Amino acid sequence: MSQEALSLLRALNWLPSTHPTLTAPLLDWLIEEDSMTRRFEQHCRQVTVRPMREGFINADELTDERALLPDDARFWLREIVLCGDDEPWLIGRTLVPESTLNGPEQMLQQLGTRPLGRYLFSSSTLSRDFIEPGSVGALWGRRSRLRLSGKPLLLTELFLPASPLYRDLA
Ligand code: VNL
Repeated sequence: MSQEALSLLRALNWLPSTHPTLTAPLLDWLIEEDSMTRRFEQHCRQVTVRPMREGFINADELTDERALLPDDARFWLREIVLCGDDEPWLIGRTLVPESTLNGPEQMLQQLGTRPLGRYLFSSSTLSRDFIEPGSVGALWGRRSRLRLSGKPLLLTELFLPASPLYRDLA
């Protein structure tokens, strides 16, 4: 299941926020400024992270992501399933250039089952360069480039069919 979902995440087609298929309830989810973990918590008892993959990859394993990040030789990759009450709601892929991993940002390699958002959104140095909605078939996703102390990282998220986002669209 998770491998299939990861292939879908890679197949997301990016859209401008002004695209006509992006209705108000959809944009309300996709442009969310705050942590998706916190947003999901309003819809279940417990949000949990299932790590799928954590480790360094080489630049040649990046997709079109490469154009959005510095020209580092290695990137820290984290791929997780975010669950609401044990049901998979979201696939998250985070790419952190090696040059971002100094100072407090080294913590990004130690997250394990701790949700990334809790770390990011508690940081006073967080800023966002852009957020871009995307779709693949009937599923929605987004990607955003954030900065911690000015150093970039790229987040890609795919909302799985059981996610509360789709209830709001029905
Ligand atoms: C994580 C959690 C990543 C929630 C996410 O998107 C997310 C994580 C990249 O813990 O890695 O929405």
